[in-house]
Amino acid sequence: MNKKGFIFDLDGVIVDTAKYHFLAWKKLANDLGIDFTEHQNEQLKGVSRVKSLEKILDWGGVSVSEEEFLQLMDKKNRDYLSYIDTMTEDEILVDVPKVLNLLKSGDQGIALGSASKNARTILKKVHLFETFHTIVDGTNVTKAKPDPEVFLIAAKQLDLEPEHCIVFEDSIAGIQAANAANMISIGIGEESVLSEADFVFKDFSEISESFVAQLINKQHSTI
Ligand code: B16
Ligand code: MG
Repeated sequence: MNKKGFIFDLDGVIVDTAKYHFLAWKKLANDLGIDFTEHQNEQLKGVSRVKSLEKILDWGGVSVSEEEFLQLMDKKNRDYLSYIDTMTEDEILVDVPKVLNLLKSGDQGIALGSASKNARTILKKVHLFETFHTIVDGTNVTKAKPDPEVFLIAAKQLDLEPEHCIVFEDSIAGIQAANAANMISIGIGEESVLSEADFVFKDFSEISESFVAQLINKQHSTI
C-alpha cells in the first residue's frame, strides 16, 4: 500500500487566524503610534512572532529595549489568545474536513507544520487536535520558514521520507520551505502569489478525490 505524509500549515490553510493576528498587531502598532494596514498584515503571513514585531517596529521607525520587545510580544499574544478563545469548528476553512477524511480513510500520514506557537490551542478549539498523527509548530523549531526544518521534522515523526510528503501552504515562505525539503508543494491561495508551488488551488473545494488519490499513488517525479 502507498503511504504518503500530508503536512498542513495552519493559518491560511486550515483556519483563517490572519484576521485575529491583524486585530492584535494593529492594536499594538497603533498604541505605539505606528500605522498598520491589511496589506502589511499580508507580509506577516507565515512569519514568526519575533520577526513580525521586528518588521512592524521597523516600518514605524520605532526602536525599543530588549525588555520592552518581550513585553510587546507578550501583550500581542495575550490579545490574540483572547480572539482565538471563541473559535469553533465553524471556522475550519471550506472542504478541509473533506480532504482530511479522505486521507484518514486512506490510512495516510497526517501532520501539522506551522510557525505558530499557539497551534495546539487552535486545533483543540476547532476539534481537529486528534486528527493529526504529529504536530510540529513554533515551539518545536529553531529555524523559521523558508527553512525546511518544520517540514523535515514532521516527515521524520511520520517516519516517511521527505520525497513521500506533500505540503499544503498559503505563504510564499512556506512553499519555499516545502520545495527546499524536496516535498510536493501545494499552494492554497492565489496562483500569482504562489507561483513557486507545484500546484495551486484557491481553496480545498478545488481539490478533488481523484487528485488526492493521484498524490497517494504516484511517485514524486511522475506527478
Ligand atoms: P504565533 P502558520 C503563522 O502561522 C502565521 O501565519 C503568522 O502570521 C504568525 O505570526 C505565526 O504563525 C506565529 O504565530 O504568534 O501564534 O506563534 O501560517 O505558520 O500556521
Ligand atoms: Mg500559513
